[in-house]
Amino acid sequence: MKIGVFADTHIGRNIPREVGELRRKAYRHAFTQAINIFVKEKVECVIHLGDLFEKRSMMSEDSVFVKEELQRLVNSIREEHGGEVSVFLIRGNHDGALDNNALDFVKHPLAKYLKVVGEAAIRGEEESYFFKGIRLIGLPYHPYISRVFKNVKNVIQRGLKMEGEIKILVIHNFIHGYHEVPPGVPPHNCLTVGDFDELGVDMVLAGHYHGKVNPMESNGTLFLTPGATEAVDLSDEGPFGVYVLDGRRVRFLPIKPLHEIRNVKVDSRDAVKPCEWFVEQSVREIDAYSSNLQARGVDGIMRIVLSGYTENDPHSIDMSLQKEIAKKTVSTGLLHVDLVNRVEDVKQRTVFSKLGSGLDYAMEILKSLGGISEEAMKIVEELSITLDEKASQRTGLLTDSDRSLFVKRWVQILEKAG
Ligand SMILES: [Mn+2]
Repeated sequence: MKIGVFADTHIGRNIPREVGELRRKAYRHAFTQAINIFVKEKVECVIHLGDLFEKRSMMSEDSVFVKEELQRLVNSIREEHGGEVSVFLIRGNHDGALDNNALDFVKHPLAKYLKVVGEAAIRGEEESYFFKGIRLIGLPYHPYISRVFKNVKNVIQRGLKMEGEIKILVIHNFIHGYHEVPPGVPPHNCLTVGDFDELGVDMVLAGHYHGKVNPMESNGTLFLTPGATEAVDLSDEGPFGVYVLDGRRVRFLPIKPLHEIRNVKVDSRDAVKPCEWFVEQSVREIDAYSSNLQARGVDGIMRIVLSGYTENDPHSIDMSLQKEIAKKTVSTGLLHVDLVNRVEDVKQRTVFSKLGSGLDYAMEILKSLGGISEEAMKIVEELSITLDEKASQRTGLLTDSDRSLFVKRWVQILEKAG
């Protein structure tokens, strides 16, 4: 029994905006290659670990694309190998919330091969799937997964005790002890490797983490994260690809990105340099990469991270550099230069203390409210879910009407508190 596993395909993503349509193409290109690999490998089952779509920026043609690619997978396996393939999807944070998510776009009455798993399991209801000797349970993304997991653990454990030669759990959250969880991600947003002890699960397949992570075994459970199929952010360096499981044998099969992405650092370290220095260094890097691309006949995107210190206004670096970049011709294959300016004004050197997330602070403050703290924490939790789902991509804020419901509830509990 061969299983194809992929994750975080982010179909419909268009960041950075300057090359948004090219990026949209790149995610589709990666998806097509993943499907090609699954066909070639004659898998009998495909599992997607969440963030299939980028709901906020996707267009209807993106959902049509995925629908057709999944249909192509099913048809090709049937025609070329005479077998049926089952496809299991799980909801990631970029697919949208439970009542309003993009995975609905690929479901249709004739797609009997497709199952979106875990929406009942995450509410603590029994939900597991059995096919060709495999027992599968899914848990979609949840911002408070550590608490939710504790609540549903018994039901999941029961499900995993049912018939099956290989027991698989599919999730879309970070796992401490397996993933390198980025700083600022609150603990309630993560699980830990120890959470799966004594669960009776053979394999935990986890999306959400965008880098490929090598298989890791802990207390009889195999942890697997293939990572994204394309650079979700330009800073992601790959490799990108999919896992193919054959029983307990795991192989990583790479995907070749549509465009090359080159990350370059321009750093004065502890030295204080004039703005011109940063501009000159960057222009030199841009010229070198342009000729490199041209010589190879390849298209590429460049990301320059500037850091260090200056005595001038650091913002003037961006302006001068943008002018220089605009002068460069596009005939070289250099599609876009992304600037990340972290140069600091030495006169206003700021010291950032090691802050936790804003949410942690909110929780700490609310605890002191005594009797009303429970309702207050509920609002904070629901607000973070709503922000995930509905915040404007440009400002990161809610619209007035979305916000007003929360404001009303705040006023009510504060009145109660006197
Ligand atoms: Mn993702």
